[in-house]
Amino acid sequence: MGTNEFPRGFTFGVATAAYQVEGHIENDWSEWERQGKCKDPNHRCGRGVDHWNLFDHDVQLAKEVGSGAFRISLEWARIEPVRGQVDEAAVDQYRQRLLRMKDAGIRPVVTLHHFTHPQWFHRETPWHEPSSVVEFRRYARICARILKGLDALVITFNEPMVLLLGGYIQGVIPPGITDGHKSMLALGNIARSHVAAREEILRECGRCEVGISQNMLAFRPDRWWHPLDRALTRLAFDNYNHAFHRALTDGELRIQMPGLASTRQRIEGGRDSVDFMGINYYTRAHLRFVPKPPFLQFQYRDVHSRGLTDIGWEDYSEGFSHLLVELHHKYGKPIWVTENGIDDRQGDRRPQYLYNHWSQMLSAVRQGADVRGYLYWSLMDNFEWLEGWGPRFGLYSVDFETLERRATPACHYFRRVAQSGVLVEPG
Ligand code: GCO
Repeated sequence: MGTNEFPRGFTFGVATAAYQVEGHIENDWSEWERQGKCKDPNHRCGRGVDHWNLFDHDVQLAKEVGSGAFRISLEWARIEPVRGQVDEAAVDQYRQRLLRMKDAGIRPVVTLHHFTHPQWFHRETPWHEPSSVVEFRRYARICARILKGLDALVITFNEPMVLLLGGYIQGVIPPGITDGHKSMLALGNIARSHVAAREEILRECGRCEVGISQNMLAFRPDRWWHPLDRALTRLAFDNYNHAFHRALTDGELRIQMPGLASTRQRIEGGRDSVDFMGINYYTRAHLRFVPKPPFLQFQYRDVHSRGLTDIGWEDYSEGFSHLLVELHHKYGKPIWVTENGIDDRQGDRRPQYLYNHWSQMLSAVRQGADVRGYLYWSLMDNFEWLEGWGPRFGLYSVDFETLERRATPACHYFRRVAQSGVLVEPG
């Protein structure tokens, strides 16, 4: 393998999530939007980018950029809109779509839970109740029928720490709870739900590989000389980046976030319960101790004067290789980059961004990390949660009026590298 070659069999692909693209979904997020709780209270996801109706076209677009894998998510609210009542037509739709994707030569990467829930979930069996594990197992059993024989890469949960912090500590996303104790119960049940779901999936679909996607940040103390900034940074690495992965490798969930939440729980069946480590990497955060609750200030800084991205994040590819190598050393598992991308309205920064991150990924591979694939976030522009329709992460830009997808300058470059498996500079 030359220094600029990706390992044989390395997969390039793209990522999406149901609620952000499909459209026409009634779930806890659509309710949240109607309650005016997004940054712009008038933002609605509504028809999304109509991926539900344009699925085959979008698979074609993924193919055009050389994708060997395509990450989608299943929308629980479509599959089980009423508790205990399965919408068989939706189940069949998902299965047919994934079969067509596979026929097109693209490996399905399927997320079971990407932030959203049916509206009954938080009212009847919220995550802090043990019954949530029973519900999720039942849902996973239905998903297993969809996935049978597909040899998919399956992600049970996307970014559990983001759901926990946003939904259970800060209360800014559904279910809007601000309770440290409940948050820890919830996280434990999410870990148990992963274990239960993996059992269901592997029973039906022995060749699937099952893991989670963990949002990982390159943390840095805002003031190197300040012992409390440094202590916060260590805590952030340990709790935010690693606690969940660790729970699924050694079977114990240990969180220690002073002033916010802490716990120590055994996760039955959690030991060695992932087949791969999924990482979503975007940026670096600077942490500073402040003498009033929550005692932590979190900031993005443009350290290298590259200009923050449109959403205000630092473009810090250097942190990527460190995190990948660290994942390798800590767990020794295959790694999938399940998201990485830039919101770039003009589309002209994206090729260089890709080159920088791919270089770092190759450097991690040379240091021994067993990285199997890279999925770009996102195939096309979509609904960015609290930020609504502002950010533009897509390899294809979308005209939100006509829904027309247009190739950005990065498409050509992506295809070139994805198809050859050789990293060249853009241009
Ligand atoms: C998340 C998700 C995606 C986002 C993407 C860009 O991290 O919130 O997994 O749904 O859209 O990360 O922010």
